Amino acid sequence: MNSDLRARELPGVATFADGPGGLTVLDLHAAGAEARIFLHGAQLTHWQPPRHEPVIFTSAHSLYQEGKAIRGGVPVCFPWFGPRDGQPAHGFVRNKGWDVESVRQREDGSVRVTLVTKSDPATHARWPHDFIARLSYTVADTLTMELEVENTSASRFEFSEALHTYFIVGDAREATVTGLDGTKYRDFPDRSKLTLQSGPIHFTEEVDRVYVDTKATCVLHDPVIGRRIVVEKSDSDTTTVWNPWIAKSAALADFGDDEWQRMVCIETVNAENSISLDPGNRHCMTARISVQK
Ligand code: TA6
Repeated sequence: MNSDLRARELPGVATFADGPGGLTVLDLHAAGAEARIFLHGAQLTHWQPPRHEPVIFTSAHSLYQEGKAIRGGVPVCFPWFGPRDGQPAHGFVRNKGWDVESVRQREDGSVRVTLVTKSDPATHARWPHDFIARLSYTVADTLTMELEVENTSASRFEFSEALHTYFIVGDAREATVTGLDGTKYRDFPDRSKLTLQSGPIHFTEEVDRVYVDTKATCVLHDPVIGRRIVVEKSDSDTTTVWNPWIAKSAALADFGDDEWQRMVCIETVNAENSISLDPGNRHCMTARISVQK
């Protein structure tokens, strides 16, 4: 473990280690909560608040390799969300290493970690703009995630983004999502038309929906585990809800055939409404997760 990272450790609170695939992880214990973050993709793969079971789902079949995305946790999608011809889906920052900018414990006992990645020749080959992306996690009995993008180039650029959060559920067939009633969405694979959501979202088949023009808080109701996961957000106008169900799960090499039963994604996104950023300006999107019995 390099000495810079060792120097950033907080005894009993923040510890770096060699994780799966030799990827560096940061293990956090604060305010009765625990979490794990990979420097690869700045990807959180575990969060467990005090008095609750783990909240964040990560596949037992995930790859842990340079250049590959980790299946589960909170993949960071930037500078685009979704597929793009000849390019990796969901952008490239989830497939690359990030640096640690700061690790500090706050007076309320929570721990705040900021990771950073910047444009370089490899990113330029995929997206010809200079940027700095910072992702800050505040870990406590709530989990706050802030994705800040700074335009360090000489011209305006447009991007889309997501905090593509995978949540653990007892059984997806029993889970429901509220907060999007009356909101329009684009379904998959035909993203061309808009459909109106009526009532709670139920999972009876593959669900892959991009809800547009919504700032709403979503609630994931889980009667099997007996909890509600509340997903609040700010500076995000799109929400994506995903469960791959049976066929897509079987098609994903890094995902177990029956793991669809134990996860639901509620993603904090700016896609339908991509963000336009002038030189020198920053945009910050925030998701805040809490658990209720
Ligand atoms: O956010 C939903 C989605 O875009 C789905 O279409 C599905 O492909 C999922 O993301 C996972 O994408 P990934 O590139 O991680 O396999």
